[in-house]
Amino acid sequence: MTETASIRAHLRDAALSTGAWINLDDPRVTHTIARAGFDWVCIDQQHGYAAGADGTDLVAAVRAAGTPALVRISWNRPEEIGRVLDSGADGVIVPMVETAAEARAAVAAARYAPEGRRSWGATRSPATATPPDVAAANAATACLVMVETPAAVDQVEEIAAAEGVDGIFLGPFDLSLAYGMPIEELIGDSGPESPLSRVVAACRRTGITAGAFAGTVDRAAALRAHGFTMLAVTSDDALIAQASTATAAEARDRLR
Ligand code: 3PY
Ligand code: MG
Repeated sequence: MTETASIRAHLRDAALSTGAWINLDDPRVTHTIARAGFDWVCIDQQHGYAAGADGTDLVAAVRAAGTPALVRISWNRPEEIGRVLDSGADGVIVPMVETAAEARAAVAAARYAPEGRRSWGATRSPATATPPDVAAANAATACLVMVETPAAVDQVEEIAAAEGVDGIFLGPFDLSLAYGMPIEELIGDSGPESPLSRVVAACRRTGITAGAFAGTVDRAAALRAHGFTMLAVTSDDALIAQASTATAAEARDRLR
């Protein structure tokens, strides 16, 4: 994305948006990945090592690279949404949302009045040391809600229509676990009545972003074929594992 566009505008307009997921809690690793050319980087505070910790340094490491920082919070709680946005995050990904009311609550926590009821505080980020330009902050701050349970799929049209939601972010792992099927089977089902087709259709109907966690480029390609346009294609720990395995093998082969 261009450095001047907000993540919210980018997600609204982008035909394709690719990002990296941060599971580790090392700002130096995070910064290296944020410089790699992804459209955004998402810090995982639900399952990553930064869960339960202060993510301010990780957010700063992403933003210092000129890349938008998203944070997947641990649960749909307004205090958590407020805290990560205070830290300078450009947006939140809210897990396990199952109803339009829950989606509206997440949006309210992410936007200042009159659009929401986000509270302001100056302590966590130098970028927020003075009271915010409310309209600009609201216009720039993204709020995506995760659909990752059968109950959420059943309500996906209402969730996608919730005022102020910028996108639905599919959690294919949790959804496949809940359906009791392998993830590749869930992603491979592209019939018009399939859960993933229903999620994409709901997003298209209301003009919001259809995003998904993929974890690999192969899985991202399959999700893209469904119509998802915002994809978390890899993660910091996977990148380190892949590069170190490949380099160890190459060194063995070429230097022998
Ligand atoms: C899921 O696939 O359930 C996720 O939440 C991805 O992190
Ligand atoms: Mg999940």
